[in-house]
Amino acid sequence: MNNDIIFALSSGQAKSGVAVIRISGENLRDIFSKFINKSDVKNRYAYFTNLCDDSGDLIDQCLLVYFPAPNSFTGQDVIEIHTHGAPAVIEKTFEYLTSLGMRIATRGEFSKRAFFNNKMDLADVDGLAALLDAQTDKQRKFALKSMLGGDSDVYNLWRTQMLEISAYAAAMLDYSPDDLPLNIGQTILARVEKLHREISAALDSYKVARAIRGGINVVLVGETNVGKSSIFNYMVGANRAIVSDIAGTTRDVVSATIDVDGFLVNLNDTAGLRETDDEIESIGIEKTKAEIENSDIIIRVYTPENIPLYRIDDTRIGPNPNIYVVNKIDTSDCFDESFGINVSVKTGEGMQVLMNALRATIHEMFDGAEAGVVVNTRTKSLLEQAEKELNAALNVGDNYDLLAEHVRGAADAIGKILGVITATEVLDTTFGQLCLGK
Ligand SMILES: Nc1nc2c(ncn2[C@@H]2O[C@H](COP(=O)(O)OP(=O)(O)OP(=O)(O)O)[C@@H](O)[C@H]2O)c(=O)[nH]1
Ligand SMILES: [Mg+2]
Repeated sequence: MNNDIIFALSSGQAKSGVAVIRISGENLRDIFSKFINKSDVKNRYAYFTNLCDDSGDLIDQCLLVYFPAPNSFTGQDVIEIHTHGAPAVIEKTFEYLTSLGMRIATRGEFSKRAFFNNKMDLADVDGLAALLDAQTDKQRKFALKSMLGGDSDVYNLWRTQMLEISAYAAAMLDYSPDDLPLNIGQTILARVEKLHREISAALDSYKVARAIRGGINVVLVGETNVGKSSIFNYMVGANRAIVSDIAGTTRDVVSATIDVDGFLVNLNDTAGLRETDDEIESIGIEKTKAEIENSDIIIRVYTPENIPLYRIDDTRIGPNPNIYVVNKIDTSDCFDESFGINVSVKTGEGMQVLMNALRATIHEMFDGAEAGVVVNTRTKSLLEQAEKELNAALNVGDNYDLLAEHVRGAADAIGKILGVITATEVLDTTFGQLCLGK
């Protein structure tokens, strides 16, 4: 690892009251002493100081804090400079720090140092990345648990168990079967099976984790003119999609994000489905189909005139929850309540029932997700690798040598999640998720 002195803006780029510039390196006490112009330095104490460059030019009035190693974010000596959040002040401070031989940190470099100084493992870094991306309360809670080591505990337990099983199975070869406890084979297999089950369950939670991190994809579909765009605008609370009585108004996917009880929802309005010769509309209809594939929840919109006899689409689209809606009930006094939620965007009737149905579906699908580990694209492939190895271990018959090898392979995959076993590319992708200053 490069051990030169690095710095970065740790607060946001936007103009703000205060900007925090963080410096990390070895032996920063003397530099700090020079900044505050005092020989005596108190640790973790906020000094209110006129920060000047080497020619005595005042940079800004700042708060400065010194965190000596190892009790800092990176585990090295860290200095925090709190300046006013003006771009010119930040620029001038950067210039000054550069003149002192420091350099701007690369993306995720602070966390990388924290990792190498055993301040965080890679599962914690994944959690931190998720936390920095958090837009809703659910995302915040989910990421925080992961960052504070909740996931690391699970991974560590799995890995220890795997190493134990592997060592045990390998040792069996050194004994004659008569010296071993009865049923030892079954005991080992039962333990491998349990781990296999737990890891499969974690992989199942990937969809949930992705939805919480990236947002839940909800798509509005139906024939032309049924009022999809009208419902979309109602839900978003703004006139985002064009509404008109011309069939085929919406041709492209129109998206907006809304917050439903702390869940981030990506709401998508789509082109109405119908047979058409119009080239552009056809492209829009293809996009609608792609959107359905990619969705977590489908809101199917009908009107009293076009309610089909059956909910024919159910089997075709698989397990995705569907919410059936019959819109424009203000135009009819005879409609089928059992088919779907009856609404009228025009009068507002039933719209709250629809919102509540969406809310309930989301809770049903995604509540309790905090119990699992955060599975992201990085951890997913490693968990899959572990699952594959365990599966192989369950199918070796009584070849315990081979079983030991496969379980060991699974332990290695989990080790990579934690960063106990590291490959350069693992580090690069993990820290690459972070922004500058982290
Ligand atoms: N009477 C009545 N008219 C409605 C209602 N909801 C929407 N409309 C009207 O129905 C027409 C079509 O509405 P849109 O929201 O554009 O329908 P759409 O499903 O997005 O249509 P496409 O984009 O063409 O697929 C517009 O003239 C709306 O004003 C309703 O609840 N009652
Ligand atoms: Mg539309």
